[in-house]
Amino acid sequence: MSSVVQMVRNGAGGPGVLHRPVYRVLQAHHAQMETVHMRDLFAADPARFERFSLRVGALLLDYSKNRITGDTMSLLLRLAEEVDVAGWRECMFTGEKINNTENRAVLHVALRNRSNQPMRVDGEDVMPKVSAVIGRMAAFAEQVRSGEWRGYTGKRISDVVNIGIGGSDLGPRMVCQALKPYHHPQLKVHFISNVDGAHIQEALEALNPETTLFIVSSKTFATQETMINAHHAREWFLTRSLATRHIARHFVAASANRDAVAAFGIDPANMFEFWDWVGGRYSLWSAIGLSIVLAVGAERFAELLEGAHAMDRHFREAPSARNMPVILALLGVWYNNFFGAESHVVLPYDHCLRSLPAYLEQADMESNGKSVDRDGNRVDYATGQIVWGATGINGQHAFYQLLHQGTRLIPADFIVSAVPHTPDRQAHHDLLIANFLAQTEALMRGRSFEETRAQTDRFVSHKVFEGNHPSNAILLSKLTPHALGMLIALYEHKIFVQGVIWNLNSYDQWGVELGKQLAGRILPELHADAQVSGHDASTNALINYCRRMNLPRADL
Ligand code: G6Q
Repeated sequence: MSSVVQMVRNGAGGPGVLHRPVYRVLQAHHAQMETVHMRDLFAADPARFERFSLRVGALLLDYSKNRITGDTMSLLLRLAEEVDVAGWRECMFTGEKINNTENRAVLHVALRNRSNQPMRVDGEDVMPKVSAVIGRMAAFAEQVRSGEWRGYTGKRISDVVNIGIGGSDLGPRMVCQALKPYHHPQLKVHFISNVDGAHIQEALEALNPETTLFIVSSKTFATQETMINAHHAREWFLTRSLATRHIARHFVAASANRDAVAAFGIDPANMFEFWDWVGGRYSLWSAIGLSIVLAVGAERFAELLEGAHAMDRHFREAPSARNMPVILALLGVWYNNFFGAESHVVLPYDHCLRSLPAYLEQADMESNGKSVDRDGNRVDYATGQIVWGATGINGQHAFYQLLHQGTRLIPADFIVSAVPHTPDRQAHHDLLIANFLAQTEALMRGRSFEETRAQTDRFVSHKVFEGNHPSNAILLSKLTPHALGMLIALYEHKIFVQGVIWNLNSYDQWGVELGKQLAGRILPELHADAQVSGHDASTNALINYCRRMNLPRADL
């Protein structure tokens, strides 16, 4: 048994990045690299692109515009070896319970396992049940898409509404948006997540109960926001359809909680199951992806899974020096733990990927935004970065000023589809690509004082660009389901590797619990008869203010 397996079984981890022998060597190397400009690195090495780029299937990663040399990469790779990324990776793929605080395996890779190899949790091969649910989702989606599945008045379904939040919303929402060119022409997909009644009201206004199908997506089927929205939708539907028996044609569920689904009134035959070894933010590949299957069809969904599986295989099999997720993770650690970069910006140059930054915010920050290690000890090094972003072309006219001339170092990921889905709009695409290329060049090269002065003699220092801002370029040959699956899995595994380097449990999320508990306590207080006084002065005053505003009674 490997030492990592032993550690996992004992619920333990190893020392994090700061406590590895190679850390001091990396620190010394960083001191040398801090003043090196990427311009000079490019000037000295015409083969820099060949050395620092990698192609895996439909994805091309150019990481040459980073503040690295061959030595940097060798040392970072040594770090990956010292923390035993390979050992941890095997633990994940073989169903060891690496989510130690919840005593769970982390096996979203099984959901897209397209090989004939079994994948086991507690000795049970989970592949038969995974395949069975995928089969049921495909059959159901086919009925809806073909018009065979009818609403309570006999009309075909025209609108699908996913009600869910967090991991039960962001993944399917992002993928449905990204695969817009593949959507069924007669089926619109909507997402309701916010418990603010304005969200569901706005969505329902445009819907016809006779032709709307609701998917209540919730692993626990206990999330308050989702349950309130689901009950609202149910009430809206019943006041129009006037018979509970019609619910069966209009409400289905994606969940791990069969009893709660039945208690809500959804026929268990209309429940699509998944399991506790699928984390919420890693669940778009599971029944939570039902909206995706409905939108693009089972074949396209299978291509998405195949893309992710191709990346899983690459991650598991490629040597670290040619391993895309490992490389991206190490570069992130380089800036996070040596340059002190606090954030990482994600810049898709593709309208269909506009929700990718929001998706990655959750995937990354909920996974690695932790300050105690796997053993519960406080870490003495920086962990997860702040992930943020927006479509690049819009960002250029907004926040790029700070990227180019601000005081902070913000590494960037540019994500681009080389071939558009709209060949008739080549002029648009050319301009998009030209801008992406120009931005990565400008961030890297900058424009020196002398170069600037050669162009103007007014406000020269205001117009200087220091450059030396790192970026990765990730090019998809085209935004197909397969390429998208690869891209998402790439980031999932990047997050995994960083979690290993920082010795974190990337698969729990205790940090979201306290707010939920406090909200539960405050909820009844909003309508309390007497002044609320059990909190701090600020919270008391705010609760009492809201009580007054919502209960305009004379005595308050
Ligand atoms: C993700 C988190 C969280 C979760 C939501 C929804 O990893 O666990 O975002 O997905 O809180 O939970 P339910 O699916 O149980 O409603």
